[in-house]
Amino acid sequence: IFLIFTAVAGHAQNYDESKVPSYILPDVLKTSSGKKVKSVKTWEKERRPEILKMFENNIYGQMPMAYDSVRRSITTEEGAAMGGKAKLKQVTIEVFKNRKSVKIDVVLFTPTKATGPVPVFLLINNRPNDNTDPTRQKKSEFWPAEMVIDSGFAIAAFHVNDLAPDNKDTYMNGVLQLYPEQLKADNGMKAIGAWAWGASRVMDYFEKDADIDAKKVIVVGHSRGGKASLWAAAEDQRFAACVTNCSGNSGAALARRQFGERISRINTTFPHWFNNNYKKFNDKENSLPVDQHMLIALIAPRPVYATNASKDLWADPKGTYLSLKNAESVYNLYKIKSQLPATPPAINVPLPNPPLGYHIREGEHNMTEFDWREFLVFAKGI
Ligand code: GTR
Repeated sequence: IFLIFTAVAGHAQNYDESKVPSYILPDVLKTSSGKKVKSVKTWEKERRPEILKMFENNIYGQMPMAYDSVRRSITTEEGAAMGGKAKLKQVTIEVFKNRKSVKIDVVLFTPTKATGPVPVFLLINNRPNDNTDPTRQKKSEFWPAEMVIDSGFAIAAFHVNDLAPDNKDTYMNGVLQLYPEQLKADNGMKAIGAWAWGASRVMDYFEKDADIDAKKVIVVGHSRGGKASLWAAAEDQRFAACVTNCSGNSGAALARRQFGERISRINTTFPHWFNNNYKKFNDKENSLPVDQHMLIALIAPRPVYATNASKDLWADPKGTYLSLKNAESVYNLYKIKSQLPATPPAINVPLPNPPLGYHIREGEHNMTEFDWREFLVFAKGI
């Protein structure tokens, strides 16, 4: 009975700020050989690649980008969707490698009033597919396409299940069929990596679509999708900016605070999200060579917007804010000044200014119209 009790207690989440242990974050601006990083050049040539490798090896896995060929078919094209204000394209991207393939279905609305290529929000959708209904019979504030179109932006989405089913027994039936060596490696790609890989394949497509300004693609994700949107932007520097909504543990929140969800818990409930090596850090946050502020730093100097919700302590709102704050030193190297104050803003007081945006919305773990309204303000500043 004692053993059972300690096992459960070891996984109990802490919601009490006074019980957050003291911790020391790894220094984002010091190389593993102890050299202080003082220039963009040293950052880009030495420290950034080293940090990226540490995230690949210890958390998200490798990101194989090579494939044999791709076939893109536009399955639907409608010039007057949404009562005329948008153009709809549905695109199937089929990627081939070693005689295996994976298909990604993309829905894309662009504003008809656009006179040239427009910036686009790309959602990595982890919620039910009908949230991004191309017919617009179902409308969802998770992906408020009309509102985005009205602001002059394009909006697109694909579903995570096309890349890796979100299930520990079947996640390998997707991208990982193309890269079977990944399944055998302890630092191999898993589901979150596969979802981020999908965002990059949609990016390849955007580079070929004349309606889209491929230099202004904002990758967006909520929660597990927000972990993937960060990883996509870290791995693929073509993304202009990243929105990570309520992404919490192994997303935008610092692991060392051990507040809300912890690594041991996420690895137990979702063993298919992160690589095998990550399991070594169960209940050992302080042994990780990285923390999540360094994931934000990998995206610098490109803008990042992180959000939380007041009733979503599981995702550690304060730890998310601290991640952004602790990434500021890398933006400073680029002489890009963060607008974030020293302490987090009050509930419902958004800070949508690039390069680092943040808000905590009143309410539950979700992505809502409130959140999107601020993403639009942020995007206009990019
Ligand atoms: C939870 C998980 C979180 C977050 C969330 C979601 O169960 O613990 O890390 O990813 O699911 O995706 O909504």
